[in-house]
Amino acid sequence: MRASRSLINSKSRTQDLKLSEMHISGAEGLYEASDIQKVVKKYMERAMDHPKGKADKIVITVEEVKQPPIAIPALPVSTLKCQSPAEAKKIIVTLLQSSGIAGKALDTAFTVMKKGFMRGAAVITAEKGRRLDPDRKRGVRVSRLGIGGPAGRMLSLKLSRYGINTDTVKEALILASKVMSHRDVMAELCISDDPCYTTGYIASKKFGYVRIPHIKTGKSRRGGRVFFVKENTDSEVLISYLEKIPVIISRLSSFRGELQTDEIAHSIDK
Ligand code: PML
Repeated sequence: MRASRSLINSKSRTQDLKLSEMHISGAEGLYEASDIQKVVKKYMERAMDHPKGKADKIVITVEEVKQPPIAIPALPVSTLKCQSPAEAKKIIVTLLQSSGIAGKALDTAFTVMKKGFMRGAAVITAEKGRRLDPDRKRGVRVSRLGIGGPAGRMLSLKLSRYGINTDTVKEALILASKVMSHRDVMAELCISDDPCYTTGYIASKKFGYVRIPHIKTGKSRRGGRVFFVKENTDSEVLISYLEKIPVIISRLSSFRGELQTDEIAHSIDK
């Protein structure tokens, strides 16, 4: 599902369609055919009642997936103690550097995040900070991903214990787990472009899915996703995996609750 609102008014002269609409809400998943009506209803409700505003276009696509999905585990989940965007930036730099991401790559990532307004994710090499996604305005849209029934029910239960059982957290964890399951992806940084949602995350093979509260101030629409990949990544192979290959979460990993940054680094090094 994609919900958007046109930014063109009678005075506007923009020719660029990608700049002419604002993304309001998006969601997708892999479902049994018998669940489709229920899911479409849920997606419609979400599209029509979103804190980012009223959509004037909602597109829902239902497509049969012919290839059996690859089963993967979800990443381990933790939440860091963080009080401000400045503290969040320090945490991001510490954890990403410790996951093998060089300063140049971080600079490219922060520039991408500052610009915002990209629908998909940027793909950046971890050493030299080169952009590999061919269409810079579109980025890469991770697709064909979901969670199996038993794992989904267990995930809701586990997240409820920490008071974070929301579609936003579940969908972000599923996405990050698919992204991180590719051998060439080293880490991800995500900041929501929803002005009301100020918790972001980094994901890495080393630390798992690490939630960072207060990653930005409320009111800011700046945000985005960046995937950090090995320098010699074949971008076509990677992008085809992320966009086309069906992947489903079949089991969960650990849930570590709220941690200090040094606790998470320490718990991994032990
Ligand atoms: C998004 O998809 O807009 C970003 C969601 C980030 C979720 C972070 C979390 O709360 O775990």
